[in-house]
Amino acid sequence: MSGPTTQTPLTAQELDRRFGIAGRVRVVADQGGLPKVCITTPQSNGEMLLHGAQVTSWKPAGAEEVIFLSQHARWEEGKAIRGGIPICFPWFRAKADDPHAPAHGVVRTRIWTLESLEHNEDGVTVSMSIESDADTRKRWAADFRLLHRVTFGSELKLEFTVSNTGSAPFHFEEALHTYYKVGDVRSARIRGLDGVTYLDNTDSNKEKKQVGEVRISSPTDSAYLNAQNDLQILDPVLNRSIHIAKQNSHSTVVWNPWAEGTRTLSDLGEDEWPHMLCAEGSNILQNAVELAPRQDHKMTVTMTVNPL
Ligand code: TA6
Repeated sequence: MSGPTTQTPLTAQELDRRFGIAGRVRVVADQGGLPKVCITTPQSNGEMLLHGAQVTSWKPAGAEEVIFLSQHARWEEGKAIRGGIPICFPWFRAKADDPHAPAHGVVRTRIWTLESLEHNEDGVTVSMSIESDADTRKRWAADFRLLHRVTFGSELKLEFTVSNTGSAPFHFEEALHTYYKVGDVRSARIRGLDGVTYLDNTDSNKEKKQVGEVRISSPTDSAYLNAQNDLQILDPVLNRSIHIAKQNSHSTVVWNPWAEGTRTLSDLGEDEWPHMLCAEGSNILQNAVELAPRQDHKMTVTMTVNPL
């Protein structure tokens, strides 16, 4: 394990020389020419971009890809990439007091710093970080450091830590906006939200109560509040279930744009929406987090895949 001594962005080649682990981890250029980490272990293969510290692939040994990535994603610095696991921070969706601020916060389109690559008995752990700077302060005055540690093994573990490096408390929302790959969203179900209250963003954010499993049969954009339970995505087409365990995540967002919503998204193909389902470990709306100076908050999401 080693770490950089400078914040200057390095090329994929330089990062590979510094961090690469022979036969296990390479740093190569992504479709937009920015560095991405490619992991190959007996337990799984995976990919994580420096762009947004976004995981774009996880394929456990003997299983199909678990993470959806749009064929039409834009690979440009400063643009969001459709699919994978974008990080939303410090707000979710639009910023309440600034309609011109980017959706989902200030870090999903930034280039993060590769801190370390560790090969351990669980697989490979990739750590990336980012800190507040003049750009983030233009949109949000707080001082922060974020650390995203992702372990690619027989499970995929995401540990997202927010640190308050300033002298005043701050209030933030966060989400690991995970796009799961499903055989057909119309036959997938989500277990673990029965009886939970949610705000339906497709129906003026009316408060509703989930009864039984979540089934997707129209555009869906639901924020389940006070929802700490594990989730399970049951996928009869790919004949698998994805188990999602959450820690320190008090809300869950479920999203699929359906055909209507897809027409408004230039980076999602019209035949792609049936193959994605977002189920997002998060702390949003009334579950947003208040963080005192010099304190950390860690949210963890761990996923495993089993045959149905
Ligand atoms: O997770 C749900 C959501 O916030 C929706 O409201 C929808 O806008 C979606 O995320 C995608 O957001 P994006 O900014 O990536 O187009």
